[in-house]
Amino acid sequence: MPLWDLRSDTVTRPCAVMRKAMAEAVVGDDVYGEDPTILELEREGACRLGKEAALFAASGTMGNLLALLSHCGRGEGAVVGSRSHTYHHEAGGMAALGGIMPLVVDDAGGLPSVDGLLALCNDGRDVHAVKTTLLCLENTHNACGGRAFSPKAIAEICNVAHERDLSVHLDGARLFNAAVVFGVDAAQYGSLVDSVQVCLSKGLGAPVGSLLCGTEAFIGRARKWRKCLGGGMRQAGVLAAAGLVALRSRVDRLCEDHEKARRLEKVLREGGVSLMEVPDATNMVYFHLPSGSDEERFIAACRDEGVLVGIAGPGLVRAVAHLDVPAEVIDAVGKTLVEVVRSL
Ligand code: TLP
Repeated sequence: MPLWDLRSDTVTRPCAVMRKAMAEAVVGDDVYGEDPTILELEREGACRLGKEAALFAASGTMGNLLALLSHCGRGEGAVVGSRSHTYHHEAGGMAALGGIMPLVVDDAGGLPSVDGLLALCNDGRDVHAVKTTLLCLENTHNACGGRAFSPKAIAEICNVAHERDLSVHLDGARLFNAAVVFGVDAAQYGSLVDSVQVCLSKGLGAPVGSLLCGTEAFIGRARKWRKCLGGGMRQAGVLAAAGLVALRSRVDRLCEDHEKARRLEKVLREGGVSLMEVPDATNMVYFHLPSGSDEERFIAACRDEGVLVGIAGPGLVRAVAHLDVPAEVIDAVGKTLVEVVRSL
């Protein structure tokens, strides 16, 4: 029986085209700035995100951490969403390694409110105060159901931050999914923020890697931090080659993942499963288990029936559509989930 893995879009495997590009990649020592394939990926990434420069990083977590370390000094504050990946799922890197104080703002709707942000802005002139240096945003917002935000919505909150002299970093792990929803260029988002991190290894299907994009000066600082963290890579052009295939030929097809996710939602809804309702949804489906259900038991029962999904919170399950789950199996996957929910 096949096992369909919908735990995340991070599980996507490099396809034959990517593997061929990896095998044929021209490489050099990237710490010396001599890997032509990495240089090409960084140039192309910067251009696609509307930024001067880019840096290839091992992961989204590393890209976000490099951004935080490059924007904020020790003892400075970064405004982060209460549900953001940076705050919850990155092992506290900003505090552990940068001495950066997370200033937590409610982002239950996916973006902080203007009042919520303003309440945390402090210029640090008061001797008691933490200086607020940075606002971190997330688009699409994972814990808010994979919700996508338009450039207009992002611009509104960025303007408030910039008026208060804060820099803005965008965790755009799935920014291309948002761009596809609104039919815009990812560069439109890039132009609104000071730095942006995009993952190549999620819906775009590369095995490894993220790009952090910003000004030349900012990327210079991030490059130094990457070295400091042991993230300076050598002949990693073999990885960048897969990233180039991802950027060039996997962005437009993300709409297929969104269609699959909507199809899955339909089957679940018709089966009486309670869904998280998400405006401008992308490739994620979040649904609730009947109250009192044992999540671990649910996950194990789904696995026994050939479907892998993930626990996203108490009574909350996440299923993510991606390129390794074909459209033809979505109905069967949905029916399996419905049956297991009913059996609880
Ligand atoms: N998210 C993973 C898990 O860590 C939850 C997933 O399966 O969705 N920003 C966002 C918004 C993310 O969702 C993730 C990964 C990251 C950053 C970190 O990327 P990686 O896993 O490459 O470090």
